[in-house]
Amino acid sequence: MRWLDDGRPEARAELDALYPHTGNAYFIGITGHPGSGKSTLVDAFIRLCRERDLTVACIAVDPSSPFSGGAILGDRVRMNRHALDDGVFIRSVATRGNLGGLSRSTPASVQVMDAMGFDIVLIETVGVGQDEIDIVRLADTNVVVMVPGLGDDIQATKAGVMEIADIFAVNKSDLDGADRVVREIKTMLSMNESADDEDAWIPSVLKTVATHQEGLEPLFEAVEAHRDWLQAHRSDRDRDRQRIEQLVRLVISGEFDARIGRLLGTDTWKSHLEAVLDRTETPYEAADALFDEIF
Ligand SMILES: Nc1nc2c(ncn2[C@@H]2O[C@H](COP(=O)(O)OP(=O)(O)OP(=O)(O)O)[C@@H](O)[C@H]2O)c(=O)[nH]1
Ligand SMILES: [Mg+2]
Repeated sequence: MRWLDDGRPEARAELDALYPHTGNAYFIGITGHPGSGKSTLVDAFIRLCRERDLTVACIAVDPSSPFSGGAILGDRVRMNRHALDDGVFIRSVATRGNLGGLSRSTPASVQVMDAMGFDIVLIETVGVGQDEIDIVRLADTNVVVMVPGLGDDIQATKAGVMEIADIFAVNKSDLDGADRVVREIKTMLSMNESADDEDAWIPSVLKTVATHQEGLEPLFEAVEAHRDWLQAHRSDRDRDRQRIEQLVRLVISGEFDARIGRLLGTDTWKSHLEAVLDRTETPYEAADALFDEIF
């Protein structure tokens, strides 16, 4: 996984070798504003899974934003709590503002976790960028963490994040305003409801207090309910196909970005740039030529 994060080419052979062993884990995405309590919730969720003898791996893609200084330290402390438990594997990756780079290795890292044989793979992200939303699309069930007291909470949440939610967890429900957030989410959901599709999954909305392990059983049950709904409405192969499609797209775009990266600053790159500057080439002609160069 370190090789993957560092973009080392050796990782590729390892990934190819372990790929046949993937396809067994259940993927759960945990997305929400910085500081909404995702890691605390993940920790509480892991404890619940362990009580049920389920093994869990977790990858936290941490933006290390100014909002959440010390988050990594907090994650380390939580990591230590599970350190002696072979049934738990936690990886916290700081992006240091370079979200693109690390979220690119995440799809590969979760494959490693899947191949390691964990029952559940949790993916924690703040869901700020399209990259992250693309990643949580790999998940079977997506939990979006909301909190009271953000003002226009719902309006402020990126539309893409709201759309991926299978379950809304209103965390920090010990604080004022949790019921209002629940009401707002339910109102929003009722407006979205497609009346003609009785079989559609209606996202669950529940309250949690992650720091006190409150609301975790209902959260676990909601995940199970969504899993059951998926199983009733889509074959295993169809679900796998959907994930694989997303995975292959991510692999292609990652590879594409890497190749563009290697092209930047080369003489070919510079000469086309100069030609566009001189207006002897259009940006599209330069792109065509560079595209050929990339492949
Ligand atoms: N009052 C209250 N505080 C909570 C609750 N859950 C988490 N917190 C606190 O919120 C702060 C942030 O928690 P984290 O779990 O690190 O939040 P996060 O969403 O993982 O943060 P980032 O990864 O930095 O985006 C910590 O101080 C937690 O103790 C809760 O249910 N109630
Ligand atoms: Mg966190």
